[in-house]
Amino acid sequence: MTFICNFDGLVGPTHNYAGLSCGNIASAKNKHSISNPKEAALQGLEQMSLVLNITGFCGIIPPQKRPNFDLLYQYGFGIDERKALEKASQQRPDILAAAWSASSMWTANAATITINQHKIVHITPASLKTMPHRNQELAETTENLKHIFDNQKLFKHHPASELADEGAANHMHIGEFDIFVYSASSTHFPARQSKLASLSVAHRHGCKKPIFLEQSAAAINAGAFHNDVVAVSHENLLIYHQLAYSDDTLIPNSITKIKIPQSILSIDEAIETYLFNSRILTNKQDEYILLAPLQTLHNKNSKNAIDFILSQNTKIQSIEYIDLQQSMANGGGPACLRIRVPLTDPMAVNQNYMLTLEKIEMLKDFIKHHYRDRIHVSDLSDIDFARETLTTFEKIQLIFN
Ligand code: SUG
Repeated sequence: MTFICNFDGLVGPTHNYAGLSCGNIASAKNKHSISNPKEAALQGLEQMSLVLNITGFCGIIPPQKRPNFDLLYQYGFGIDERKALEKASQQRPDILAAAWSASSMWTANAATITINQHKIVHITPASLKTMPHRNQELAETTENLKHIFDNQKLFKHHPASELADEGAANHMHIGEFDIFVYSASSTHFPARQSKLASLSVAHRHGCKKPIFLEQSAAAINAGAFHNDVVAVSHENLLIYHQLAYSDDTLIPNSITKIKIPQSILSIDEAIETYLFNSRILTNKQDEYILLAPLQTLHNKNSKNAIDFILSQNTKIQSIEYIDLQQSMANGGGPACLRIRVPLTDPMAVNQNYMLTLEKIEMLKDFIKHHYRDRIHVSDLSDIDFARETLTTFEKIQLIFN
């Protein structure tokens, strides 16, 4: 039997707000705000313990080493680390911030993962071509995934696409279908998912029933930079916003659909509250739990949309709210922080990356001791902070190896 195991990203010690992500409204709005990496990581771990309690399993993907001095070197800032930080802060503050970005926490963008009829799990890491702060994740993500899913009989690792691909955030396995969502052209914002990339991932994974849906320009222009900001799916259920797709008649009839009309929740409020970035989890009693961002509780229309969802005849029995404010302020809600992996055997995974409640508590203690509770972009040219952070990364590595 196949079950879904969630792998959540551990927030790194450099979580900051640099406004790097064009088309992501929260990122732009919070540009140069003060971040709190300690709180961000603890909020993420709180979500992991909920997932572990509800589903019985939760995996973890460690953060990537930052600052990335190789990136600064590639942009011509030399090998002297102190000088590279100084020069980049004067000439290319965007590249300096990219080198410090903790964006690998959003593991929904790490890869596309599917399982075939022979129970082989196919993994294609996401190229994340569109933005330098995300594109730098690819090499380490590829290594991490090979290391975590190291059983060569069960996992097939493919190279990343050469085209723009943002991974599981734009892929949904629903019933017998694999739905790949690509970006409409002619939007105000960069198209982050190319249709050709989606086609190539579906082909190499041998998906038997792929469907390619275009994300509407209206959704992208409103700030839906990924599909998982306007749609959420689980097993045979798809919940999506009326304006999510250019043509939703392509969604097969056999899928149970809940379409939230604009009259209940506008696309703008959907983006503001991240209702569609909730996670749907199956608990041990085989009921569904909707794990929603706290923001949905404080918005009348979002609450109405949740009531609408609960009034439909689905397995969703209850709703849990989670405070992920630190990640949300960069456009990353509950579903962004996880990648779902279809597994036949939890033991097939490198066990260092499977969580227990004790391990979560240990990680919380570590974070309380080693993470800062305040970062402003002006800290990013500080060589002492860079060294402190790299030492923290060495310690994180020891936890997982
Ligand atoms: O790629 N934010 C991320 C958020 C990713 C959310 N993931 C999913 N929807 N699955 C992004 O836009 C902001 C970084 C900054 O501004 O500092 C950022 O990269």
